[in-house]
Amino acid sequence: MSASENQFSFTRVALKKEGASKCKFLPVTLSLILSCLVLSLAATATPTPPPEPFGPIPTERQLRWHEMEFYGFLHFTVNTFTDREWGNGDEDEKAFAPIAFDADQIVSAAKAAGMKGLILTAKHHDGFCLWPSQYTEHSVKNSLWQNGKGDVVKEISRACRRQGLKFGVYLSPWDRNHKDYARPEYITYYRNQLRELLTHYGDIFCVWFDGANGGDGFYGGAREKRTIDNRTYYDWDNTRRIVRELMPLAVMFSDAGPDTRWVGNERGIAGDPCWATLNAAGRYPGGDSKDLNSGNRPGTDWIPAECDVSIRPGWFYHAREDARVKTPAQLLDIYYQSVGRGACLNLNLPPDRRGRIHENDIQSLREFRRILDATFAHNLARGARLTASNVRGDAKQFAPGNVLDDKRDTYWATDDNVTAPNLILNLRQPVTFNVVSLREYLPLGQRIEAFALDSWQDGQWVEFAAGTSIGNHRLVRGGNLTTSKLRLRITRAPVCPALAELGLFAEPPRSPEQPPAPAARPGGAKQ
Ligand code: FUL
Repeated sequence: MSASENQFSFTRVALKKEGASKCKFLPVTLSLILSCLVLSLAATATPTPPPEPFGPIPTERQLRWHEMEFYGFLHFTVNTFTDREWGNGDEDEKAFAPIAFDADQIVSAAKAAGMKGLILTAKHHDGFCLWPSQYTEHSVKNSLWQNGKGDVVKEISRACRRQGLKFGVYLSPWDRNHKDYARPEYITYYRNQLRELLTHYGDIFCVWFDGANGGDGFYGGAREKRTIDNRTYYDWDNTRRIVRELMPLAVMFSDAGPDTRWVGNERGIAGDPCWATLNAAGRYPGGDSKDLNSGNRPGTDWIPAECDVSIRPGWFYHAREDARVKTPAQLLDIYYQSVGRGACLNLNLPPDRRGRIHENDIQSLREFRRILDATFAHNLARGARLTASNVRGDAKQFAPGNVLDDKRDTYWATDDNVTAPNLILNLRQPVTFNVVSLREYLPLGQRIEAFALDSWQDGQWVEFAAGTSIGNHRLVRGGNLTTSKLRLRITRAPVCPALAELGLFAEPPRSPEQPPAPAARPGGAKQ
């Protein structure tokens, strides 16, 4: 069966004309009766039902998270001042001494980069708390910063709200400071802290559970190695219940979900394919990371990947890395290999010893954002004439035009028995692009397993790309291609596809890479 959006509008025009010509010759009453008949017939016609969902499907909280696509991490604690990546847990609270902390500067750097939220290390492995927790003395309240009256969690969460970003927390399960770590008492302490964070700082979009558990630590002066069984010690089920109860729309991140998963590396690179689904049974934070990069297909659970990576080599600020900030081109490559493979990108921006995002990081982020904005400003497919090999029930609701309306909640779908359809875009004139963007309609699950793209060259179709998973977003990026027609072929799907969006975009010409600005550190953060 062949149908197209244009055929639909053609049918509508033809009907209208027919009605008009009859009206000329028929008495008004008869024409009214006829119209009523047509209207009542239309009202009783059964609407085409949407496809049945396939496999695991996302929850409301996961759908909201998918929409964010790009957010940031803030790694900030005593390590920033002791020049370490992992503190021992015996750091003096007075070590935490930002000299010009500015939450709005930090959040606006993230916002200007296009981030939709920020996740702050409220407590890293060293156990130092960035908020004045009532359950420990090892926190900002015993630092000299703001005379011990400061609260980084409060300031960052408020600045996020002011600037329209979502806010999330990282609370390290491993605590090298706490005397009870590895004993049952520590679990109570950990949960009390989690409750504090989830009840004092407004909405939290993500609770980030790190799987790292190294062993050695200060542990209240014991200075020994403590090991725990990752599978049982934390009793995750009951900890997760607290989050669900206090912050039902927050996603929980860990190697094992339950809502979002680690992508299996700290380079920010998702697998290809990267399925949003995973077989979750038997997994636990800090457990086997095998399969996390690509997920499992078809998979028993919807647990999409988050790609975490730092803009610098380390997670915390080190002045020696001022000239090693990732370049805009490197950030773009990461973006295409994370967001462009259906994952979310969590890019770490480490505040420096002033308590601000360093100028070099801002410079790189600015150019990265400029290129992304210039790329995605115009969908070059807009206005194309679309022809699909099949449209579900020939219904307008599932028409191919839905893929060009810039809305994720409308989609092109086919009849149940059509699992390898194609969609032709007549672009009306030659168009040059180097990025193809595709999105599936997620509430119906991840349906497409493989696709191919053809361009029209010298009177025939020539394949220029092929891929596997699409999910929330697939960005196919290549060299410039000029064509007046494009064809998308769904080459493998266990059920009929439901495609929400399709776009063609062109990256602006590259400007030569600027070297990072000299390592200017107003306020003289000395190492
Ligand atoms: C890891 C931690 O050990 C690093 O310090 C950092 O926080 C990273 C995001 O997760 O597991």
